[in-house]
Amino acid sequence: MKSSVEDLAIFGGVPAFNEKLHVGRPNIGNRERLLKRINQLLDSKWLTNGGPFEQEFEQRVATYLGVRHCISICSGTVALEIAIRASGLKGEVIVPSFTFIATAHALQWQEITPVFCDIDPRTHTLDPVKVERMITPRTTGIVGVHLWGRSCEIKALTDIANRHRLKLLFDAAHAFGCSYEGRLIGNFGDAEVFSFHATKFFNTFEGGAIVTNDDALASAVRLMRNFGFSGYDKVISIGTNGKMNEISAAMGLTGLESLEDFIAVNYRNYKCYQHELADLPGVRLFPHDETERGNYQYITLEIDESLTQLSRDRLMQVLWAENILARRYFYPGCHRMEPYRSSSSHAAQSLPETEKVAERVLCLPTGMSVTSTDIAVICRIIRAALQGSEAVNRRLENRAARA
Ligand code: T4K
Repeated sequence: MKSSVEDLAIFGGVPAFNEKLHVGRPNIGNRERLLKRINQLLDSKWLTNGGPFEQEFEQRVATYLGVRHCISICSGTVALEIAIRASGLKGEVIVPSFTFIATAHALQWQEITPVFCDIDPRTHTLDPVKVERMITPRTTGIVGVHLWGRSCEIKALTDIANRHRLKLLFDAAHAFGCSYEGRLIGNFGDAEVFSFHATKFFNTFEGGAIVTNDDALASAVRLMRNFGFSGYDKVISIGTNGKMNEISAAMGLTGLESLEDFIAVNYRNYKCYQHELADLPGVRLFPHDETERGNYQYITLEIDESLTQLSRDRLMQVLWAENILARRYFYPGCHRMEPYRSSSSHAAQSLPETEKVAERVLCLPTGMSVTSTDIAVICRIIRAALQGSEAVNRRLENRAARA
């Protein structure tokens, strides 16, 4: 175990891990059952376009969530695009800037202006008071993001949407298996969108889903997902190809069977990080709300440099040298990325809480491939770097001056 600055790999010590430890390593369910399903689909020669696995997957997800409709889609991003279009959003839509860029792009792709709103630093989700201030006559909707699996302030956002007659969608890419006031995410707003990308706690390689209790919206989404076909040779509206293929659905079905195992391991890892990082000044482990159901997929630290005396970026450098590939999700915020950064409507925009949080966040590895021992090692390195912050800063500055 490393305990001093001298041991750190960035200063010549042996890296703590021989192999790279990633954030977002896929969880894989029972391999035999997956391979059996793959053989079955190869034998049947039904590979996509509403095949039996896709249908079963949709049913299973809908039942699990207790929602009327689940429409599986080829990715979370395409699911967002379809949900946005099928809901009739146009003009301006209010979204957080502190999210994966896909949330903003899904709007801009359809020439809808994402209007970036600041977050509540406690929850990292939209601040409803600020949302209401940003509504203009051009606003048609709000897309909230349940970041890190923590639900938005759904009641407040629903109230705002109702009073202003706005559509309300949720990007629930991080929130499969999480609840709000005891009810699973997937049941709120006009529709909610999941991502089942490889890096999510349960995955379909690539994939996503739109879930809704609105029958008309579900029908519109189903049409759009399949080019607008309502039957053979009959196209009745604009559409795209958003279908989930059978191999993805097979992976999804297999993952669903291991969902509780994935959550149990993530929870164990979260508690382990919590224990190992306790009492470290300037380090906040983003809290999952344990009164709700959660998937505990993201281990998110906030590094307050004024207390740690070591910046988030330098800590990340230290960890990378040890083969711990921590990530600065979602730095620097969508409003600071192109095309939004240079566009006239956003160029001068300042979102103080988003900017502060984006400077502090560092995500650490978790999931089925990370053990309690790995976590103890990672946390010892963090502790050694922060306790020796003065020496780490001095050595890095000397190195930069020599370069
Ligand atoms: N909304 C939100 C709030 C989202 O977070 C996302 C996706 C979306 C919408 C859109 O959903 P999708 O269209 O993606 O379904 C990753 C994912 O690509 C992205 O899905 C995810 N959010 C985002 C938070 O993270 P990167 O840039 O981190 O990807 P990458 O390739 O660097 O992978 C992350 C780490 O995972 C790597 O260190 C290696 C590891 N990895 C990755 C893959 C793909 C593996 O070990 N195996 C793998 O197969 O974006």
